[in-house]
Amino acid sequence: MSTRRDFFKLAGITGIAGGALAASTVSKVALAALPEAVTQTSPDTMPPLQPKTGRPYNPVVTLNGWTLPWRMNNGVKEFHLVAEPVVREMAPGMKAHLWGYNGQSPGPTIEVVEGDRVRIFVTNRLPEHTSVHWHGQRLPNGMDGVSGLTQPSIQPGKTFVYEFVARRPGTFMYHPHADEMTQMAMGMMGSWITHPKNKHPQIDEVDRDFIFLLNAYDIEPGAYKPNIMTMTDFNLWSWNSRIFPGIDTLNVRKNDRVRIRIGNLTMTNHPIHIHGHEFTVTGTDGGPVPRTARWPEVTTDIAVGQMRQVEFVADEEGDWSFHCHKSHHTMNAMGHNVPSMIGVDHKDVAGKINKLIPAYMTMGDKGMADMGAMEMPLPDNTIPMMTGEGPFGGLEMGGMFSVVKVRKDQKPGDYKDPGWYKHPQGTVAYEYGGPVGEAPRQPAHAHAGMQHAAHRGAHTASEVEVQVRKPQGHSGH
Ligand SMILES: [Cu+2]
Repeated sequence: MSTRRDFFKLAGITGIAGGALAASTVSKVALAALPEAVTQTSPDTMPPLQPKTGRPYNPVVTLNGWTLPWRMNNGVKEFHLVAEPVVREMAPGMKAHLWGYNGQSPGPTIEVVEGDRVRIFVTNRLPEHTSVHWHGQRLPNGMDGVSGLTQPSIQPGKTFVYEFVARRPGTFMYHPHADEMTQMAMGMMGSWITHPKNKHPQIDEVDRDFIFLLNAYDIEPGAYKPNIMTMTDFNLWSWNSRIFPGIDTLNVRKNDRVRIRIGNLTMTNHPIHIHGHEFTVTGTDGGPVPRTARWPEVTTDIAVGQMRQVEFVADEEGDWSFHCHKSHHTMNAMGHNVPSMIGVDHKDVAGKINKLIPAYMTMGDKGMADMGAMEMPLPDNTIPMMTGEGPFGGLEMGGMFSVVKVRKDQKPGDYKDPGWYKHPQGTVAYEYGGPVGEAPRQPAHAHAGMQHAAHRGAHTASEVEVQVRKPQGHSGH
């Protein structure tokens, strides 16, 4: 995973439709008024964009994304967002036809400093109208981007200007407030960070600062376009429109203070969980959390439309899983509903079916792990439900899963993937070769159904085992 290519592919495109035509028909002054739009074609994590103008700050790294450059114009930071159809590689082997900004979904991260006056040109190259809402910002009501309520919608081919002062430091996002269900289901969203202008009593300085958005799609295996009518039953759970093993790892130096900012623009909550460390929630899209109101966690639930920034000191070396704790959110799409087959021996049946359908294979009779390694032919443009290879074998993951890699020799400012962790000898779980005795077991009635437990009294563990194993006359559980 995370082959980091050199991806500075900022192809300049003129902001007004069609370069040559626009240049010959629009005056130089008019063209100069609109900052050049930059686009991004790579789905990789770009290095942080170091500010060259304006107040200094410690830039973020957008996971599998990038930060939008700006132009300074008489003290105003000018950005140019282009809403347009994009092709997003969600993982190697799977491309999605989405809508986004400046060539990708999500759009680029916007980074500014508290007190900056910001002017954002938004050009609409979608087939329908749109608008941009600046989630969490203090701003004049008419800049809030709710089409119909605070502004007319931006029609296809038109460019609108939003302008306001970034008043509050924190973690924010942007997304359309026009035909929202469609446009967010198609991938239209982006992150926004307002850095504090001075040292802030509730905002610590960190060594590594990451940001990504939780998003979800319903794309049938083999299809390219999301089903935009889906309201709850999504099948691809993504971070910045990438799914494991397409999500880059978060690579840090041992003892770094690490901040991860996460926003949720899916239609359900995501309990985001880290291994091997504890974090605290230091901020939300409402601002920094007062220090007295923080407590340690290893999982924080991020509800729909919320942002959370978590912080921890990465003081344990290793490859630490970092993922949504809903287990079906660390899986990729399945083409069909599969019943639980655990305990069902379908070898005989499979043999018979194989005579009719040679490609048929049995799955799930010992659990679902064999799905990870299955060689059943997949349609084009999809990836397995549970996949990814680690140093010890298959990871059997998908969706919202990545790894925080903590290394003592990771250089400051170096975000490159250091490869798999080399565990010191004697620190890896190992196979036991000695005699295995009886393990203590839960008393019988706890297993055997509440209604009979009372008068059945205590059974031995082996009696219960026999009962559980007896064929039940209905499907395996
Ligand atoms: Cu989740």
